Amino acid sequence: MAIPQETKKIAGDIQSMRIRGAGRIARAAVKGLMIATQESKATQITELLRDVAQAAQILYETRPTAVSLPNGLRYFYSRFLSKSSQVPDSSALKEAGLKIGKEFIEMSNNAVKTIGEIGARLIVNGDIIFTYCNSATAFGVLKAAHDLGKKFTVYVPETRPKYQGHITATWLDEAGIPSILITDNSVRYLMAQADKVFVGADAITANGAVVNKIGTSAVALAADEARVDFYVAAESYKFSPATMAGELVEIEERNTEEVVNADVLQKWKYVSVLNPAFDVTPPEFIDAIITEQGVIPPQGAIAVLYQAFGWLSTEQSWPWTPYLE
Ligand code: RUB
Repeated sequence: MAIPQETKKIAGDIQSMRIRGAGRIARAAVKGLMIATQESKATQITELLRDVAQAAQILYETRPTAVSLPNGLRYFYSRFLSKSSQVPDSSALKEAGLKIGKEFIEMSNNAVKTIGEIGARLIVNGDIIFTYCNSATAFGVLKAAHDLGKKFTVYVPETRPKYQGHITATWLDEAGIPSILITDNSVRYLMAQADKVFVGADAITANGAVVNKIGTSAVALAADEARVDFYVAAESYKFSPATMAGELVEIEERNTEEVVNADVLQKWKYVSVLNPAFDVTPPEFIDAIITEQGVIPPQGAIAVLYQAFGWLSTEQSWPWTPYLE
């Protein structure tokens, strides 16, 4: 089957980072599956399962680090698959698929809202807060605190090479929250003034380590040294089940042209460029992870994973893999 143009566009937009941020990536990917479900010409249930599996595979291959992406696809496809044996025909399965997709997107948006409400309690008047990169979930905490009338200032590092900090500064500005944009190199120098750090996450491992935008671990190190509280705001579908079986989260390496123009690089004889997009902050540097289920210490990550996936479903195969052909 041909994967619908619109689903392919979503995959392309995730890859090129027009759609970015772990939560938005997951919701967009599930939207891509809903479109593939709706547009499929399949008249048989098996054909429909194959069409949607093929869409899941191209979406899965877009970016490797944000575990919200495979978790979102898994949420959709595993439920879609169990429905397939309960419905009479492909059109009933299509209907069920659209419902499952809507349910995920709603659950995800609600989680961000709840995390905002819970996290806002940690902010007090006069706080100097650091954030990093551009996380809708961490921003949700700041916005909820602002909506409660709390007065605080946010330091926003630019976040090289893609400058997501500028997006965060714009969001804060639009919300009327005072912020100070700084270069990434100023983090340790300015951390001495801070009270709290709030960042998002692309993945949380079974031992409570947090994978987030490259540079997050340096912010955590500076916070630890300056005795500043370090909080991570993350929905529970960002917890990585594969890490329960000892797998490491893959760190995305992006194009060197995000760092330096190709013509400059070509002129250099002995210089090469590395552009890892994420890093790992160990649990020792994290005071708490704010999830929609409550505030947990990083050591509680395993409990969140157990509740969502059990002990046995840690294998790295995806529910759609057998249906690709
Ligand atoms: C974005 C990033 C964000 C997390 C969480 O990286 O590291 O902190 O994805 O975002 P990139 P959210 O710009 O490479 O996608 O809270 O919005 O899910």
